[in-house]
Amino acid sequence: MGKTLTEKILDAHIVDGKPVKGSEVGLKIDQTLTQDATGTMAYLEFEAMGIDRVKTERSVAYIDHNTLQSGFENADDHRFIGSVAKKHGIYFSRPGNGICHQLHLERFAIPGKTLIGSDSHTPTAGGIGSLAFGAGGLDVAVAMGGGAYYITYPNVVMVNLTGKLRPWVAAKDVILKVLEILSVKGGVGNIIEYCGEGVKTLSVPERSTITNMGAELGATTSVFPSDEITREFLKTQGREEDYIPLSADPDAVYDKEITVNLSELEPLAACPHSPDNVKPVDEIGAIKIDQVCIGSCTNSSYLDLMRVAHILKGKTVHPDVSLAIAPGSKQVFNMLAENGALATLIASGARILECACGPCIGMGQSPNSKGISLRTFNRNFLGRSGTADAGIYLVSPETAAISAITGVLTNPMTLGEMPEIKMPEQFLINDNMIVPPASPEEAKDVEILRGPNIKEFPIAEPVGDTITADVMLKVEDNITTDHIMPAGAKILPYRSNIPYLSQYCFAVCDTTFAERAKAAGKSIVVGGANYGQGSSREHAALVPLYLGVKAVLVKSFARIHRSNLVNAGILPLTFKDEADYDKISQGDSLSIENIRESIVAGKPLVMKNLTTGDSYEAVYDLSGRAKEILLAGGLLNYTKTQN
Ligand code: MIC
Ligand code: SF4
Repeated sequence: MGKTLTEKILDAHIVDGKPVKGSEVGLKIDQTLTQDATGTMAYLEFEAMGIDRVKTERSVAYIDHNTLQSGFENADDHRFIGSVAKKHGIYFSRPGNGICHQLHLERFAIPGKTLIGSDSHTPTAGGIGSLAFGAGGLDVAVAMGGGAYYITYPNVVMVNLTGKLRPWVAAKDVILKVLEILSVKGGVGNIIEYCGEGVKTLSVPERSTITNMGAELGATTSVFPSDEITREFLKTQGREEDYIPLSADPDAVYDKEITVNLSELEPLAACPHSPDNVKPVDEIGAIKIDQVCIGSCTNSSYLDLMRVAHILKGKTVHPDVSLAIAPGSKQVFNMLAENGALATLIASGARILECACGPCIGMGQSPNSKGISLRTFNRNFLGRSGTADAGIYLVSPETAAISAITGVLTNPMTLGEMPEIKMPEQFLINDNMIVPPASPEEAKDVEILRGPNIKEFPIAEPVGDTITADVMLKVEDNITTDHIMPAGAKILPYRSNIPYLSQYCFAVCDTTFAERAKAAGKSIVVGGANYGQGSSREHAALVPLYLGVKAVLVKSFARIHRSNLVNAGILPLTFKDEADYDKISQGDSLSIENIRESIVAGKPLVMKNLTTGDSYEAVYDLSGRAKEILLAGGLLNYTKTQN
């Protein structure tokens, strides 16, 4: 029987376990990436492992999230990451060089290689045929040390692309359509593989817009074949030697197939507050808008911004609209500057931002009160923009640009004939902002530069035999990591300071949580389905660990967050009977006994509700290794026992 592309890459990298769907496999990781908001912690963890030099083929540390530098904290963290990178064999992308995923695609991602990154949008590299996963910082640290990365051997879903996009319909509309079909939970446990005739009509950056937002499906990752278009892209990036052809066997068998006819798509938008709340732009109608933001790792490529420049040429941004544009990388920015497109953007009144995540993670450009903001980004979770009552719509760059001129949500298909904007024959290659690591000899003398913002991180303890604690918080379905550990300009600079961050834990849901949890010393959190969706930030587990959260009991988990809980030594439990969710109230006292014995024996845990007298069964879908990690007190403690 033939293999899917996913299976080919996975099977070539398995170093532990068997390729059996649903069972855990350990993968050899060829490349890693970090960004600064998760990187400081990842490198502190790497240091704690006591390994001198990374064992990967390529590890890169990017600075792109925390670039506001409204105090010393960010600059200190950048300096710390730069010095760790130099000492331990990691390439360092300096602030100003661009967004990690855009840069990795341009300069480092390779078809057929495995990549893990401490950022949930690492699957962006799937657009070039790399099998790329978002992971917690500690998992990345372990992979840098040569350890395997563990995933559940996935189901593979084929998205069969037929036809060709009509003018003004974009790659963003393709992934919004897939989100509409599958929902933010639909990708859990799956790798999404794109196939079909339509693939050939999409450039590598367009493919990457699609794999980028596979994160919003909850998918383990998403991947495109590597074909002549991939070769061409690598060639224009001066890396043709990295090309290998890769595709599924013709008789490959998929677990599920969906077809998206590109020719039938129209401009779409994800309405507040979820990326799967998708409607056609025409159906939403000409709502008045206050802001437009173009950029992010989803839509800030050369092609995206050239199309935007074309739409804005000779026009002025509507008087009631603020338009912000952040190019994805220095390469893109520089090319726009050289070919005059930057002048067009400036002339239209666009507010040009540095090449960084910026407004996508609430680092500036928060909309006005009750503001309506169109963004080319990937997430529109409640509060993420920094304005609690703002309404964020996720759209393509084309829809964003035309709407910025009209002042209302506008279908770009009304623009008439679309000019052909071609990929450049040669991208402008200048890696002067990527600092190579020191040689092993020189590395001995490199001093690690630590600022006062770096505080100790909490170390888990082995899971105890009994937990008796109150339900400190009960939350509903689809709670994101932005609810658990918000980001944004006020909080993000403190990612290496867990005690400070802890004040904001769950603040989006309940501002009293942090204080109550800390005072109680131990607690349990109860949640609904798809708990922990969104980012890879391990802070959404480390901060609860610091606040004494011992177990999280939910209907179901998002993949990366569940691993982060295990890595932090917090019990990730699911209701055996989902109906029990309704029988528990915030404030109830729960008791779980014989925990260690039950975990070893693989038996459900019995939870007694001391307040109501009810009992529930909790299960845990944990591999043997995950159980050992919990029993050892988290991944760091476990890794030490393995060396
Ligand atoms: C995000 O888009 O939510 C982030 C910020 O990039 C996160 C990482 C983080 O929280 O630092 C992600 O996607 O993993
Ligand atoms: Fe940065 Fe936004 Fe991409 Fe996250 S989603 S990496 S914050 S641009």
